[in-house]
Amino acid sequence: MKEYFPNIPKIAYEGPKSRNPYAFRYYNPDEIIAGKPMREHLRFAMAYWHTLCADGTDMFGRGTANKSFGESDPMEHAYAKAYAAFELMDKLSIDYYCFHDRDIAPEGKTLAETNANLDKVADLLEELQKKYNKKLLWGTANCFNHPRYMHGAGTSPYADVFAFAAAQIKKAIEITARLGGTNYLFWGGREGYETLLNTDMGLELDNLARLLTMARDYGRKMGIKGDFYIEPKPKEPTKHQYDFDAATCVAFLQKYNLMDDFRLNIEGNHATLAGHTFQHELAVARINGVFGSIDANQGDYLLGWDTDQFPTNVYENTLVMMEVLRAGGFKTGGLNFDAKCRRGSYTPEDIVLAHIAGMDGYAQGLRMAVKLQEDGLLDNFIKERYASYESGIGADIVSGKATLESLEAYALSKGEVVDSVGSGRQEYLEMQMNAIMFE
Ligand code: XUL
Ligand code: CO
Repeated sequence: MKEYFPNIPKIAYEGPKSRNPYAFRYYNPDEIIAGKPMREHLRFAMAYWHTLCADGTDMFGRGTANKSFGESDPMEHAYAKAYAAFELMDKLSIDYYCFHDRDIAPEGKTLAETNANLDKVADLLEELQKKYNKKLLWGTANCFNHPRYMHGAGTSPYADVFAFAAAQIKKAIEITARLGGTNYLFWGGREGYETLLNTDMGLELDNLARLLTMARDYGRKMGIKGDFYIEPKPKEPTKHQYDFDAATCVAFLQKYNLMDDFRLNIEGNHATLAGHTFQHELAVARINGVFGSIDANQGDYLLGWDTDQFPTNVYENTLVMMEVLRAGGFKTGGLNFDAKCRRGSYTPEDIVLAHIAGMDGYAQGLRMAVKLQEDGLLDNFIKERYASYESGIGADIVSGKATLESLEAYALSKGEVVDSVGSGRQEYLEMQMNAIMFE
């Protein structure tokens, strides 16, 4: 069988002292940490669109990476991408993958032709999943690339476009279900607006909810057992994306009665674009019971757009994995590398090295988060900081027994309370965190 990455061996764990670039220093898939194998904590997934499709094209220049995999015919190219994807997942020990419908198969002249292309590639993906023992984490429909979606898909002012998007999503759900995909995702690519001068925001949001509700109903009918995800992002491509951040998404799901079936897919670079930390977005999802999955990447703090870099910032990865552990680990989701090589890192080897960097970066994050959890310093500090709510007047506030009258009586009896206010000890906690992480 043709090998697409002939120079790349199967990547093995060699431990932190290894300087072999084609080895893991921290990711040891079957090593048990905090009660389960690392591969189950991390549930790594490969993003089809970046890894198999993106060739480095940007606004200022054409592609730099050759992702033809030796084929020029569109269907042959699609098959070659599938073989290359599974070879890579196998060599990198990545257990899951994620795709948009248009990543895996080319569009035909009509929707019917496009759907037939999808069916043919899905036959091959099904075979390869069995052969390599890989799973689909989630599928999605690309309802943002084609010109028909210039004003949105579910939020298009034009009902014909809404209908077309619905048809496209129906097929993507069928393919996802057929491949045993655990979850189905919506990223609101063009679901937003450029100016309120021409936009009926209320109708657009109601329509988006209508589309998600129909998709949920059909997905359950087709056998999607996991979650439906929406993915917060504040801007790009539209000026204002409707799924701005985790809190906005929670309000949307609550308003439209979708909290039972939908959870959030939180992405690092999207969090920072929204002016939040990655950890903040995960915490908002967790405390609202909608932590689902992660698009693992990082942005560049100096740039205001979505650079989708491989997540090598170990400190940030540690904070992310701390939140994942606090949420009780992934239930349906995983860590999908929604990340691409820089345009100048254009060789096949770079794709492999980038994934190793991201996987090792998150394996380090997991190891450090477990250390922090086992040490208990941070969790205990938080617990103690709020201890006044466990008894006395605090317990009355939490239980709902307290009223403004009873609290006024309490405050009057106290006179002044400034002496009961403790220090936040931020610098102390940062110091101790570093000490625990790097001991
Ligand atoms: C875009 C983005 C998408 C989604 C899937 O910023 O993150 O790749 O993850 O549509
Ligand atoms: Co993403």
